[in-house]
Amino acid sequence: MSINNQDDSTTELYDAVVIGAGFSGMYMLHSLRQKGFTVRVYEKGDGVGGAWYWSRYPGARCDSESHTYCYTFSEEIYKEWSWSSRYPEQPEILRYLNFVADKLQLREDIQFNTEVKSASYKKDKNRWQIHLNDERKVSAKYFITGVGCLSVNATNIPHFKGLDQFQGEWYHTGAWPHTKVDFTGKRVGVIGNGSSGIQSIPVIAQEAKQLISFQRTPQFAIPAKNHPYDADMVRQYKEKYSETRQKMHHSRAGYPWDNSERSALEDSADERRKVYEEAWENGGFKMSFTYNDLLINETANQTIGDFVRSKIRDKIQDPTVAKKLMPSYFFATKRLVLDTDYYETFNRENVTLVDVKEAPIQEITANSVRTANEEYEVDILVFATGYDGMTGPLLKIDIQGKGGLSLKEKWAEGASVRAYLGVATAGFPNMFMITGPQSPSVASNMPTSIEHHVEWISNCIEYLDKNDVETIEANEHAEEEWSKHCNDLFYRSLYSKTESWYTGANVEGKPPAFLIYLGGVGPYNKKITEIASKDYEGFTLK
Ligand code: N01
Repeated sequence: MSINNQDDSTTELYDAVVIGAGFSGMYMLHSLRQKGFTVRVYEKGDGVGGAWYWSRYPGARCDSESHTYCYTFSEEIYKEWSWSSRYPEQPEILRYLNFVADKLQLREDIQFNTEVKSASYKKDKNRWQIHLNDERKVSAKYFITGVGCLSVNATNIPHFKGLDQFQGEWYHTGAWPHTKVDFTGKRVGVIGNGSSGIQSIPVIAQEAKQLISFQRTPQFAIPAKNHPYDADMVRQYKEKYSETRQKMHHSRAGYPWDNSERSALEDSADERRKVYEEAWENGGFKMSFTYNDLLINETANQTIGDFVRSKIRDKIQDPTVAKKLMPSYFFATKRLVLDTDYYETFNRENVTLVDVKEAPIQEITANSVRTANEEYEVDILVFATGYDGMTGPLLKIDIQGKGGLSLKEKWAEGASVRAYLGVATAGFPNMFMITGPQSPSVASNMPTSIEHHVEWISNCIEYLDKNDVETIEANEHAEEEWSKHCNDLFYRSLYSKTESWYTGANVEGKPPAFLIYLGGVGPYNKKITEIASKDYEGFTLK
């Protein structure tokens, strides 16, 4: 089956064009191809993997457990691949995605080393015209973005005065060289201490002569407690495939955990401490799910925040350094980080912590970073400064919908960023965004949310095709209501009390907006399934 491709001035006609060959684009390709549609994927890199292709910085690994940070749509694939440890390192995830690409023969429909520069909806033909960086134009009935929430195209490199005069090497963690960077005998400055900084600092510190961590805001980091998987563990997680998949898809955050039904305030201080100690010993994100009100009740949040701060204090030998490493905002309202030897690294003699909130970076010279207080000589600078998240990857592409309306214009204000169910936006017919703004995305285990969106989009396209529907477009009213609902959830949560990359506060001049649906993965999945069963309520089908 193939959708009737109208003639077009372009030579290549597809039912669907997908941007990106990461977790999203790969599964989107497979899913639509299975239903008989013609699909072309364009990928900037020369291999599959998306963020896992680009983020090759030292210590890069996933914060979700390996047997959950993977596709679950195919039992065969799930059981054929064996993970080597609890948290997979970047090379292993990349090997896994290459294994999937081979297994499903995806490469034949992916064009690598190719960027989508712009895409515009042509009303007369009801097709999207997509311009590639090699000057070619291709045409598709459906335009699907699988660009991720954080992308190599949207790295955040703050405008420090003098960076262009720096004589040493400098790298961003999300666009890391493919050859090893040698830190031996070098003085290394790392700016930023989010997930990427916290993973790379301990590894770089072992090799470098000196490491200086320029920290603006301390983080809550929970022990990862990584360990290898032995044959028995692998057998056990594979045996639980169906149960794990079922739980993940109905859960709060895409993980196969049973949620606590208790408030932190129902337990005595001693009982709570026991719960937190046990979670701390087990390691991982589950710590923030120990009680059901940690992210909505200030007093409850304070209890876990105090617990983690006491742990940080215990790990650091110098009390002045310990104090600087202790966050004061609400626990887990910035993305929680998993730690392998991060805090301990500040007990090393070759590591210095510089508080750049107290004394901001004023300039970068040929061989140093100068703060308001002091100058630090460095040979290599690592920018672990994150991304222009959520909207950044989409807005780097010039996307024009009906009547030449550009997505950049539509989303120019933080409050104007609206996406119905986080998957489509009014004015842009037949365009779908995998894990777009206002979907659970980064507040969930990404592969779970990706599977939901891919399956929903693919079923939707099949429905349109079977029912001779030519266009689907989100209604303005529906997206406004959805947006209000997302904002209500946000303002009821403690996320609204903290500035972070979730709110766009990390990028200079970015209009503030919190673009994550906080209602939970399971309820979200139920909602989008219901919408589909009501002939795509909230969309106009023509
Ligand atoms: O980026 P971040 P990241 N001057 O934005 C600092 C995912 N991820 O690449 O907090 C000085 O978290 C900034 O300071 P502040 C994951 O979703 C996943 O580490 O804004 N400092 C912060 O410390 C994660 O959340 C994995 O005050 C400046 C840091 O740079 C997301 O990617 C691994 C600054 C940026 O931290 C982003 O993580 C890695 C300035 N001008 C990443 N500007 C997994 O394991 C920024 N900073 C799956």
